[in-house]
Amino acid sequence: MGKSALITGITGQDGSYLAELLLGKGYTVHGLLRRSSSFNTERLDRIYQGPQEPDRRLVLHHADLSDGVALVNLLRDLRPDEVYNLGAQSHVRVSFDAPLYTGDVTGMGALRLLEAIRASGVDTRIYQASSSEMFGATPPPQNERTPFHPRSPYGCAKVFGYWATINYREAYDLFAVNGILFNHESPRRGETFVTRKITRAVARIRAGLQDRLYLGNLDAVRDWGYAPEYVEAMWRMLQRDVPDDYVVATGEAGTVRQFLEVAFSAAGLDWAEYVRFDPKYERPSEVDALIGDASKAESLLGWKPEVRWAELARIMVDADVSKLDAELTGTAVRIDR
Ligand code: NDP
Ligand code: GDR
Repeated sequence: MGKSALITGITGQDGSYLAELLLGKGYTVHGLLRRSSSFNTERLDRIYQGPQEPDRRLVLHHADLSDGVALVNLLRDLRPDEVYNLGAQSHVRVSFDAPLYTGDVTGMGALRLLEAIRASGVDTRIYQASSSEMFGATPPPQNERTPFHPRSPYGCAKVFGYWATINYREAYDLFAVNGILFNHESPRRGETFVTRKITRAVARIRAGLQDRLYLGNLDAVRDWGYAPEYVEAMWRMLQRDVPDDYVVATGEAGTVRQFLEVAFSAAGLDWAEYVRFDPKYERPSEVDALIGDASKAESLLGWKPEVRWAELARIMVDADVSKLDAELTGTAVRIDR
């Protein structure tokens, strides 16, 4: 019989790619779905299997990281071989507006899941989605030994989740790992993160639907990688003999301004004609530069990134242009259920 996994955050960017990866490896994949008044499973359209399908290997369960009892019940019922905690309020700017909520879901949520594993007595391995945001103000290059100095409620919550994961490993001998992932993007990236906001705007400006793009700090330096490659690293961390923590990054970075240049020029446009500053998108305290050193992941996991940020920008522009063209010509496929 194949393995089984539970993914929190399955409806997000990474969750959808990870679910595809695990299904491809023969896993039965359980996903935690939070209640929404509208469909929130669009990223799973390619792999969705309805409740009536026989022998389905993708099963969604309503629950929430704020509901510890639901997590215990789910773990006790499913007894998965692996758990991937990708669920979070993951937007850094929003975490300044909703700090307590972010602390509860992104920080305490990780602890609730760890405690649910302990309380249910399930023998499983857990991956915690830790973040380069934890390094915050500590200058690059950052690796597993770099001290944390978070600069947002989100970053603080992730530091809490990171240490809770290590504590459960040390206290209860749980196979618990932290992947410290640097920014990773894709055509499935949420529309309000800067890369996708830019590539979506490029497609809309090209089509004559938009003539301005408002952004905040263009000087921030980020090490942007390609999300499908990063979920492979998550899986590899749980296949090792011993639990450990790993940085996952490309080691190459650009500024938001450089990303703008590449993305707009991919559509034959000059970014300076369209981009305007709006302080609304600045953060009360900013993370200036994140550039990761993933040599540990390369030597112990055999993981190496292929796509670098400039190619990624072009991949995302192409995808947004094709998506918009399909919508405008009425050829976009809409799956109703
Ligand atoms: P997304 O924002 O795309 O996805 C977040 C997921 O969490 C969604 O499925 C969302 O559900 C779910 N979620 C939000 N609140 C709750 C809750 N209260 N209970 C249960 N689930 C909830 O994030 P990514 O896919 O980009 O990132 C995955 C994880 O990795 C996150 O934890 C993020 O913080 C972390 N991370 C991401 C990096 C990146 O660059 N992408 C880098 C480092 C870490 P819904 O769809 O309903 O909103
Ligand atoms: P980040 O990603 O904060 O690094 O967190 P985001 O794309 O939101 O910002 C990157 C940089 O761009 C600057 N910026 C803007 N950002 C947004 N969202 N919107 C704007 O209009 C804008 N203008 C400039 C930001 O100030 C910032 O410096 C992401 C998330 O996925 C986290 O969950 C994850 O942990 C980290 O990456 C690693």
